Amino acid sequence: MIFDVLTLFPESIDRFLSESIIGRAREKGIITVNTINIRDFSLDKHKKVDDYPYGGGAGMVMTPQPLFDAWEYAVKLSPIKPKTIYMSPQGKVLTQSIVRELKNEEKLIIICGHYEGVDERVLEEIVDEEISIGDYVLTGGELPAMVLIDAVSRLVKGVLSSDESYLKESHYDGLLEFPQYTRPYEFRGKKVPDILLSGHHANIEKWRYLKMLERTREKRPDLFEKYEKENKEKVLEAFGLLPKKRRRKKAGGDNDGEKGTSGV
Ligand code: 4GX
Repeated sequence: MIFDVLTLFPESIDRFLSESIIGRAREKGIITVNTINIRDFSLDKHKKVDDYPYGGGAGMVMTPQPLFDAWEYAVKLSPIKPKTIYMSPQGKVLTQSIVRELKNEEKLIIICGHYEGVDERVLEEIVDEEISIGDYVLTGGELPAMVLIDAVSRLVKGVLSSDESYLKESHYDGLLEFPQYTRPYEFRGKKVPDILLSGHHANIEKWRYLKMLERTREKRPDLFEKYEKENKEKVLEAFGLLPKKRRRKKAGGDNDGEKGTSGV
């Protein structure tokens, strides 16, 4: 997967994406991140890349010429027409489902804006999609571009080691993670839950699923509501609120009552 980043600060992007997991993936050639300095394409004698806004007002706007030329350069490098993304608080807010879709692209061109943004004609003519990393305003699009590259890259085959969790796209999707513990068994008087030492994998799995549900309901009720709607039966069962596996009726009484935790 190839990312071409159009930026006024190529060193920031490069430095960050040379570290750790993404750095390793770049060295291995699994992902490629090219930084393209927008300023290099300015035809202005002082290499200016911004100007005052028509109509007046505070701040500066990035001029279209260097951006168009830098973009054309990036497009020409590639055999297929890549998707062009502008990082902006006006975009769709990035979610894991958007990240998954972007992973299917062979190449992305990502434009990082500064000041009050870019001339509108850039958005109209070369940008396919505007993406926001959240409803707050930063000083530039570099951090958002790095967030996007990091999130997409970890889904690319070979970036994470084989036992890491990108394969786990299953019924756990849309829930927060279960609690994790490592050694020591006891730390400052607090012990690791014994079930995790039981060696009983089915029970551990059940316990983890329950914890995922509980903590999602507690910390992210918005996510929980959505998940519950789509997985009613499984949620009820996990909370011990369903009769154990619908068996044929025996005597008469209901056969739930097992390990009820809390109500849903
Ligand atoms: N998620 N920024 C873009 C320049 C700008 C200003 C106004 C358009 C309109 C951001 C975010 C973000 C800072 C990137 C302002 N562009 N990008 N930049 N939140 O805050 O993606």
